Amino acid sequence: MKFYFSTATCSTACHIALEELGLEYTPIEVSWKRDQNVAELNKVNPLGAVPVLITKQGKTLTQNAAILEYLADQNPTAKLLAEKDSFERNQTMSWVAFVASDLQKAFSPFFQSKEMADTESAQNQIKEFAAKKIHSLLDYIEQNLVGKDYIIGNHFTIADAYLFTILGWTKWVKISIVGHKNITSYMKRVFERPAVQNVLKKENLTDYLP
Ligand SMILES: N[C@@H](CCC(=O)N[C@@H](CS)C(=O)NCC(=O)O)C(=O)O
Repeated sequence: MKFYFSTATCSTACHIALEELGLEYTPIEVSWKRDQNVAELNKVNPLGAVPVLITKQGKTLTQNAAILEYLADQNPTAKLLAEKDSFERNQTMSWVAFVASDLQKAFSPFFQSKEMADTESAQNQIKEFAAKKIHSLLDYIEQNLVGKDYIIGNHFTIADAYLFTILGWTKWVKISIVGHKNITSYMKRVFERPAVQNVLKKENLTDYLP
């Protein structure tokens, strides 16, 4: 398999899943700043976004949610996603969908405020609105971690690979998670997993913990 990723982006989630699952893959790093593999990425994904997975059969898969599910099914014994027809699988995919469509999207105004509004005060207003949204999502995640090591229970799943990745962005937008005790210990727990450590070293993100 070929895996297109860019360091410090949402593709870290799939990178973690690949390492957790012990799958063989060829990493292809994309950097827009250094113009590294950008033309190749644009060919495989017309949206120009990572992650992209090229399967062993040469098929192209985009979108974190789809790639995470596909990868987990390549090694079901690792139990990063429960078997088909189990409700646990649906619950895990529900969290994956939450991270993709609620949590990750809530950060966009921080990274794109300059494209969204001309004046600094309007940009700040947009960022304040996004921060409020992120705080409410953090409260929701905090409640859902009560009494659990991982987001769906006591074992690590693809939902954790993705949730951990996006929660790490709070540090870059200066939103503190200190008041959220469950999230804080969850982040440390995931951070310390050997596969996660491997990825963070490969992506030069050893200070990822918020
Ligand atoms: N919905 C997509 C989002 C992909 C996405 O936004 N990727 C970002 C990195 S987090 C990217 O490649 N941005 C570069 C660009 O769009 O130019 C997914 O879940 O895979």
